[in-house]
Amino acid sequence: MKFIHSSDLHLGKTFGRFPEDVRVRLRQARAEVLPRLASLARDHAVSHILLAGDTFDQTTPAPSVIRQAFNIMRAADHVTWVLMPGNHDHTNATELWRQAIQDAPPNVALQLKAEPYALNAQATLLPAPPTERHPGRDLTDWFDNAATGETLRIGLAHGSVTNFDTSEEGASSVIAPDRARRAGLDYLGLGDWHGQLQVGPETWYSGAPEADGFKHARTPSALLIEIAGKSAPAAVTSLPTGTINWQRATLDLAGGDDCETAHEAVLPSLSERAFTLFNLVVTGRSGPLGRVALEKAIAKVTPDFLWHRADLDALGIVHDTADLDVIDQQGALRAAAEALAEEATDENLSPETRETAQAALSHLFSFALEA
Ligand SMILES: [Mn+2]
Repeated sequence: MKFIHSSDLHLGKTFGRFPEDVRVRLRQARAEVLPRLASLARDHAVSHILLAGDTFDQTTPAPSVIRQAFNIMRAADHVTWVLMPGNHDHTNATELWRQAIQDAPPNVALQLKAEPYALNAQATLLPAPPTERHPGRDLTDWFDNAATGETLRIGLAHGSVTNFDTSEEGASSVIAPDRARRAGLDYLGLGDWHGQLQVGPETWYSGAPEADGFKHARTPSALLIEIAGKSAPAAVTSLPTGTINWQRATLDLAGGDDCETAHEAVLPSLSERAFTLFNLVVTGRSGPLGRVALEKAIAKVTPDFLWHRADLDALGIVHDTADLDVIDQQGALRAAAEALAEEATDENLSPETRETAQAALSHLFSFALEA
């Protein structure tokens, strides 16, 4: 038995915090996961793709999201798509599943009920579709006593495991982490956690095939599962699927650092930037000239990226009289700069006041340098 396990496609996710052009690109990348999975299935000659929940991001996706997903699956008829609901698209989403039943082609097997499903003559699927957003109990309980004859037992579930309390949704954890052993499963495919993770010898979260946040460091991938027979352990291979690079970087500066060089070092390569969402957080301390140089360097590379954000709020300032000389040796500007420099470092003032003074001082430096 050979199949692909994936989950959490979240088709139709809106990515509301990004500008419209980026949102379009992110939604597109998710829609393209389906043909990518289909071609991986072809390359590896697998008969089934198991989707362990949250194929759809909402209980009421746009009809086009549902229809177009099933049209792609229909075209990929070299494989059977085994589609189980998750907590975002739980079985109680009646309108969604009503349309899904109408639109689903013959090579899609919807798993809306907790009952055994024959994948083929060798393997039986035990699905545990969530009945609501937070079912609040272990829906895989019934696996233990499910009759599957001599066939391989493949479990499919969505949710967090008991010893793993950092669910995507912050929901109470429910799936017994040793369910595979207790129920004699040859493989247990899980969804919900968006990073790829092995929970036990034959229990895996596939993770989402495209990232949707900066949290998970591993390259988004699907899993290729090969099971030679009843007594053979499942061979699990990670197949990269992600096309959008979500990258968070911290630039921690010390007072004497060359800010431009340090910034250069945390950047992804030029060829990656067009498909990278780059979230840069700058911490530590720099001189005002360094800060201006850094702001310029950041502005220079920003158009390279699909999306770029730089947060300099946590960057403290160090400066000496020589720095202020850049603004002016004396006179009103110099007096203003000194007052701002004093405020920016005055621990008796509120952080907001210090940041405002810091920002104003940076502007002064920028103007002085341009002049
Ligand atoms: Mn999910």
